[in-house]
Amino acid sequence: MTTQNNQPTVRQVVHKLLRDLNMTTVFGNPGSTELDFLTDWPEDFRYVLALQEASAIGMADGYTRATGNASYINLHSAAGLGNALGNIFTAYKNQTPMVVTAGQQARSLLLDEAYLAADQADAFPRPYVKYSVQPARAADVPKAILQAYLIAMAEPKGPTFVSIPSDDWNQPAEYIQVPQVQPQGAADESALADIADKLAKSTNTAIVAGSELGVYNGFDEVVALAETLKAPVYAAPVSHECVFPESHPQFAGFLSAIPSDAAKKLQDYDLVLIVGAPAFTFHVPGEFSLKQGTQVIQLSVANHALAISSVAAVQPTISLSGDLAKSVAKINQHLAAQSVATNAKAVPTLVRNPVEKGETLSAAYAVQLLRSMVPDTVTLVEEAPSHRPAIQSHFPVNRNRGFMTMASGGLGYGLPAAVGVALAAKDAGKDKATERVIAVIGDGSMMYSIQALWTAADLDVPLTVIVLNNSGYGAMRSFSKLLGYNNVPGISFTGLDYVKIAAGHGMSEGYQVDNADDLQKAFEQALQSEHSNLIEIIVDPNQGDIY
Ligand SMILES: Cc1ncc(C[n+]2csc(CCOP(=O)(O)OP(=O)(O)O)c2C)c(N)n1
Repeated sequence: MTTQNNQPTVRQVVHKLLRDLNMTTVFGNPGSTELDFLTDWPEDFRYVLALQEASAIGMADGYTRATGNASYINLHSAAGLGNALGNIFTAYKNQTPMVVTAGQQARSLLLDEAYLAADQADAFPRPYVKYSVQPARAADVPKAILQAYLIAMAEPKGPTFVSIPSDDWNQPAEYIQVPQVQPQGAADESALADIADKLAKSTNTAIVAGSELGVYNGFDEVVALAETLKAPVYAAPVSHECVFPESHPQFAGFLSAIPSDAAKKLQDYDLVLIVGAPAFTFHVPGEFSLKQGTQVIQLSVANHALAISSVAAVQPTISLSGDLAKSVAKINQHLAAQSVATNAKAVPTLVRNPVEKGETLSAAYAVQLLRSMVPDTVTLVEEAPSHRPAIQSHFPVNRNRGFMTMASGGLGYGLPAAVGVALAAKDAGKDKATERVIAVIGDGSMMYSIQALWTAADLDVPLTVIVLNNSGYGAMRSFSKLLGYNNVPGISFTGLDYVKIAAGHGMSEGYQVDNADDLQKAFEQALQSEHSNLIEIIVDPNQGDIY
């Protein structure tokens, strides 16, 4: 359909635009205000139905983290957007680019406070979107979507929002051109040469690697840099990506989100190079300071992250923004052309004590067994807060993009994100066994976006969900113990059967295990399966420390 004077409609122009932007997969949950967008759905488009909006955002986030391109989400007016906000906050912290759209009541009804009309629609998702607009005219809707896309994809990447009145879709509009955006370049050449000189002279350097190395690039270049310098590499606190091969002899471990613990590990170095901020992100207040005279050099893709971490925690000598892979490659080139002082101290040895079977199953034993049964090519998506230290100890991840969790601390992300990552794996024709997506999720976290199980089963993605059931909120129990809170209500519960819940969502392959032998059999079957499935592991509720 075209308009009276043969001009294309907003709908036709947006279809073309989404094709040009490679965004023909739309994640969403529909309502009446979206029907004018959804009508006459093009055959080359795919609608990924989420049964609640938080899951739509989580899936889109996971999909984007796997594909690299911003995803398109369509939600139902203010109510749908409201349900989605927790995971939009997470997408903002994750630096995941996405264009979130929501239907709005028809313009002709907006003055009447009509049913479903969103008041100040563009204000609702702020401040956790980089750009938010309800276009002034119907004809501007395609331009608003293009702006939202370009801003979402600019560093630091993140979510953007467009509110679209339902009667806009049949209005006339003009086709628009997608500009070719040149990718970010390396940081300033002379500043990089100066950094290389400082690194070459230092005999006592540590590298702190941050999540940007996973979200953007630079992983391999940092490995090469660390090997040249023979310097230890620490993962920045609460990294939501794999930032360095964790079995590498120069991997020195994960910095704590407790400031004094993180500072202790970095106390003895003369030069600390932070690559891929944000660093340092803490969970509790406390003292963080480095030895007097320590030089701190920070590299990030965006000045925003540099500004925040340098004011909050450290006094950097040099802060520099630019593409990480290109910038670190230039540092490596400079180092190759000069003599490099050897680091005086040995890299601290990471001890990974093997876990014995034990009377009751521990999460540590379960992840250790899992690690022994899967290759490095699987992707681990994690949301099991009290078991993260056990996962870090017993499931070393060695691959860029081999690990994902959320940067925000908001639960209800991991399960739908894993579905999105697995959908991208299926699209890319990845091997269902060796390149499988494995979600390790706490019993508490499962319930925040549980309906993502239905989408996983419906799309039959190569996903195994492992539920670590410790009868409640282990992290809250552990945190209370750590900080001396007593008699806290609302942190333990029983009565949820995840295998039955999964079956009720159409996921019929399920295993509930409470001993090591059954666990091994369940892993063998689930990890080789052609289908999505779930393993519920009943673990000891008295084990698992958040820090
Ligand atoms: C949306 C949201 N609500 C509440 C919390 C607080 N919280 C942090 S950890 C946690 C417990 C998570 O339990 P579970 O997923 O079972 O993992 P476990 O801690 O037992 O390993 C809770 C409720 C949160 N982080 N996010």
